[in-house]
Amino acid sequence: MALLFMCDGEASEPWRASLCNEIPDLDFRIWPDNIGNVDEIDIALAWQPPRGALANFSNLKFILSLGAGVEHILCDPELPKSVRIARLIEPGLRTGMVEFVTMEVLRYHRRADEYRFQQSDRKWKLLRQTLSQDRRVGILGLGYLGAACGDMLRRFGFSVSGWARSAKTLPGIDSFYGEDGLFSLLEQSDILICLLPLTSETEDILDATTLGALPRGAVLINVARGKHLVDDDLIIALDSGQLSAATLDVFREEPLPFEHPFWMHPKISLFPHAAAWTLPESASPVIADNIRRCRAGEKLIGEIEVKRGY
Ligand code: NDP
Ligand code: OXD
Repeated sequence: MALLFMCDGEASEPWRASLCNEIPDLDFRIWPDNIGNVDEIDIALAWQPPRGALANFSNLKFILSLGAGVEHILCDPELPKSVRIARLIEPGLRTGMVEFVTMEVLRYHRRADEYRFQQSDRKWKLLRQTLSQDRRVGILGLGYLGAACGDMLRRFGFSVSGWARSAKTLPGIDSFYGEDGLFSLLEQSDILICLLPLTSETEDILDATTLGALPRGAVLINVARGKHLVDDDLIIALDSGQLSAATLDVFREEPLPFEHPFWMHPKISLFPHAAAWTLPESASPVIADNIRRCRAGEKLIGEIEVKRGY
């Protein structure tokens, strides 16, 4: 039994060291140069594995995602049918996402960019301050990350609402669900944060209709996936003033192509998929726990429903 590490461009050594520290007898193989006997591979630990690659391992039983999302695995048309898949649930990702989202919400809330512009004109002028309780933040996706971001923002005093597939009871967060729930949430979101998984149901969810349902001048923060957003519809919403700004951390194509209009748009703040990283030092204990569960035939932490897509 062996684990195959599949992550292009990622330094495998820190992962090997960290996981072997947790499981000293772990047989750690590295794709594509150190695979060994393919029949011995039963677990793949993967981030964006090339399409078709996983089909080469006839004894593969488990795929552990190196990220919270699993769409990069499920999009493979040759994905082995009976394999069990887990997304990553780990505290480092959660902390990173909470920090990033809070940073961006506070930046808009406290009008930091406007003060920056004033500085470049040597302009000394106080801008009206809004109480956090009067700023309404809506979160699409109230899972591991969305709920944690909501909890931090409500502690800052923001009026926080969220939307999920199922009804939620979260302290201090108004919960909406279903199609009607989506528009009720949008109508009352001065700042909208997207933390949904990418599935057939959520692809293109941020389009002219949903962006148009937000209060005029709202802000969008998309930290989920680029395919949630219809790029042209965002540009129209920003140029018309329907939205006042957007923070984008994820894109349909990554890296974002050089010629893409998002790069130079004055109302867009852009990050290179940097909101929350999976670091071996925080993720390895959880991954090691899941490796042990695979081998013991137990339910995995973060095991997904393939049909549901997350
Ligand atoms: P979870 O699976 O824990 O949460 C997903 C949430 O979305 C759940 O509340 C779920 O509802 C809701 N949801 C799913 N489908 C629908 C739907 N059709 N309608 C309404 N709600 C829906 O995921 P995480 O919180 O761990 O991660 C969310 C996403 O964040 C990841 O999939 C990834 O794409 C992105 N991400 C981005 C990172 C970055 O650096 N930019 C880093 C890490 C993650 P319910 O609770 O009812 O099931
Ligand atoms: C993830 C990501 O899904 O980093 O974890 O995007």
